[in-house]
Amino acid sequence: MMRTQVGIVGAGPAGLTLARLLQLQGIQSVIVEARTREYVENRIRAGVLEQGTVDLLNQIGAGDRMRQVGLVHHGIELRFDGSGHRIDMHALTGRTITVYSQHEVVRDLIALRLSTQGEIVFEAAHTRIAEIDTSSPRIIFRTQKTAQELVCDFIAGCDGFHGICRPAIPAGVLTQYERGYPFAWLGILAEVAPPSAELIYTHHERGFALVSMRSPEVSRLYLQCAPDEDIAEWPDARIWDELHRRLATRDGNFQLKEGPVVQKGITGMRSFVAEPMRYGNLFLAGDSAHIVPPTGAKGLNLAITDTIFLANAFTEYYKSSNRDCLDRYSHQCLRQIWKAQRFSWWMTSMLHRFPEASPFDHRRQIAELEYVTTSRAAATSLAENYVGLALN
Ligand code: RFL
Ligand code: PHB
Repeated sequence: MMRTQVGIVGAGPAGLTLARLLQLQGIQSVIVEARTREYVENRIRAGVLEQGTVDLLNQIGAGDRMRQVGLVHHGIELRFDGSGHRIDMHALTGRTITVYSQHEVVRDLIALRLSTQGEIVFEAAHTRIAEIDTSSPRIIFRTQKTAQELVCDFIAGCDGFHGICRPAIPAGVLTQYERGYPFAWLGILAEVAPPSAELIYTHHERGFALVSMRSPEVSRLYLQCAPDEDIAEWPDARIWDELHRRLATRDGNFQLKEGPVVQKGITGMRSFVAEPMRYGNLFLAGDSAHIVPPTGAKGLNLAITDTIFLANAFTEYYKSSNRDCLDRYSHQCLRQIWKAQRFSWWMTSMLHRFPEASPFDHRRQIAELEYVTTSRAAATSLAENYVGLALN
């Protein structure tokens, strides 16, 4: 039997950031992760960091590589009706975003944790949590066929949407809000220079497309596809063909160079929130409590925001034994989460083709895009959400 103050399930961005924030306050934690280190360090996911996320990673000492190779962006492009319109986020808000892969953030945080005597148990099998409504909740798991039990003061459920922590909360406690979308994203990673220095979010009658990047040599490209799409139906040539069509501009000046596709996959889309984000001494953070569709680039950033609130709550508790801070956690997070939910839903609705859309809906979408790209007030609203709203 092992003992720690905060037992953390999951070594994704939420679990790793929380562990580091706690360590800096002298609070012990152990991270229990189902996968291997190699697997979590190579899982391709998000790419856009808000300035608040960048600032936090710098403050906790995890920002060295990000400062060297992260790409600072001052704007994004919205493309529709075959022409591009730039939203100058920096001019409108004074803030920027940084393009730096989630798996690089995870690598940096794991390296930092292991170099500072922090513990991560990888390849934990059959993980479950018990006695979460008592003062000694436990994480029970197996490593190399040995049964392990970690007794904690608190458990942080940072185990993502498909984890075990949220389902361990008794029926009837949580209210779950959910909305699905009748499409998915097919994403590729290609070894070719990005066709644009900034991200391009494209509305097209054949469906949404997104140009993003991972480095000056690697492009990340997405296409709207059917939710039940079979990736086998999408040989590389078909993907490129569709990207060319959707991204083409009327003036014919946009050039998309093709390159070797080194990774491809399909991502479903949903909006989901579970409330409250706490039961007894179990606290949920990140994707275990909420999911946003990727169009607003908010998921990773929200996960980090949760961990800031959670680390503050644990810090105050260990200093004062006062539990009020723990009671405030869920409400504090949910205020940010719902604003990000609204923004992600709005970006998704404005930019995608909905199978059931009428000609009226289509005209309204175009009018909305024209409004957002010509009104300073509307552009500022998009920009301030995209770079990240202040915590309050
Ligand atoms: P994670 O990253 O899913 O980590 C959870 C960890 O828990 C482990 N785990 C378990 N461990 C032990 N026992 C169990 N039973 C366990 N079950 C699971 C898992 O192995 C994993 O290591 O959740 P976390 O930390 O909350 O982080 C959330 C982010 O990963 C997620 O919100 C973003 O990736 C979402 N997202 C984006 N977010 C952004 O902010 N900007 C973006 O540009 C962006 N693009 C994206 C995205 C997500 C995507 N996909 C594939 C879902 C683009 C895509 C395509
Ligand atoms: C990405 O680069 O993976 C990315 C960028 C912007 C998004 C979603 C994903 O909105």
